[in-house]
Amino acid sequence: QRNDRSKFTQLRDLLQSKDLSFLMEAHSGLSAKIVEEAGFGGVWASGLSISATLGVRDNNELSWTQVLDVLEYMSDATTVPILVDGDTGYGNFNNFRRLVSKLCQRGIAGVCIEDKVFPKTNSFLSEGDDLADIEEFCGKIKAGKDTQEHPDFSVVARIEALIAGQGMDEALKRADAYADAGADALVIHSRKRDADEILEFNRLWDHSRCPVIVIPTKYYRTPTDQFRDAGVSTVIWANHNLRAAISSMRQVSRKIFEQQTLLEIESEVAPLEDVFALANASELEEAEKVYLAAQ
Ligand code: SPV
Ligand code: MG
Repeated sequence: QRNDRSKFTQLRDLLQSKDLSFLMEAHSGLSAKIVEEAGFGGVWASGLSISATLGVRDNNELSWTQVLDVLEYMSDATTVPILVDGDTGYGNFNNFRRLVSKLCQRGIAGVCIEDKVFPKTNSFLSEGDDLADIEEFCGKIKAGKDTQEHPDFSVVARIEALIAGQGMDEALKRADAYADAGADALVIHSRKRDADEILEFNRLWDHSRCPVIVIPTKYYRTPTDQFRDAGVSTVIWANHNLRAAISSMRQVSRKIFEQQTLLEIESEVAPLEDVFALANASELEEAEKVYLAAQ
């Protein structure tokens, strides 16, 4: 059944709902479609995954308009909302304003920006990234909120204080400031292999002020119920379609290279019919009956 609420409103509702919500990573039109097909109510357009898929590093090597082009394919291919990883907003408040306008115009429901400096490094690669000045980052959030062209567009503020080793007080201070600046949700991020600091943050944070999103890539062993019980709003499964694609493509390429035949692989890969169905080939067949009928 189709959802008549705009994608902006769908994401806003997902972030604000009392139930724990989930966003699944995608990096292309096809992967976004597969995320929706699986049943997810929203897509995480991961900067790491989009970069890796295009063969570049997660260090702002892609321009923001190149990311925007990928997002357009993802959005056209789906009816569920997309929260895009906006890294640091590609510059200062002014660059971020322009990004927010263009995202709204292309129907991207929300953007997440992190409190680091451009060009960013992936949070799991380096402890070296400086944190953004709190006031400057608040100005960026406000500029985004003042610029959004749909009332339900979401600006999500991601706190890197724990990643940078600056401690819980700094993380809470930033959460407080970003909520005051108008953030629609917060991401609290951690590179630890257990969720202790994430759960502590959630114990200390007043969720009625601003919902909290977590990204359990490193602390994947934590049972999901612990996030639910801690009052977390949304979990992002941040890079697992990218990693699935890497494993699968490697395996298939190796096998075909070694065996020089498709005999064994045919039953292991998606059938061609599936490829056509995912691209909605039948719609074109129907349209041809209508529009080519005169010929
Ligand atoms: C991404 O998916 O690009 C993210 C999440 O920003 S993380 O890789 O955990 O930083
Ligand atoms: Mg990222």
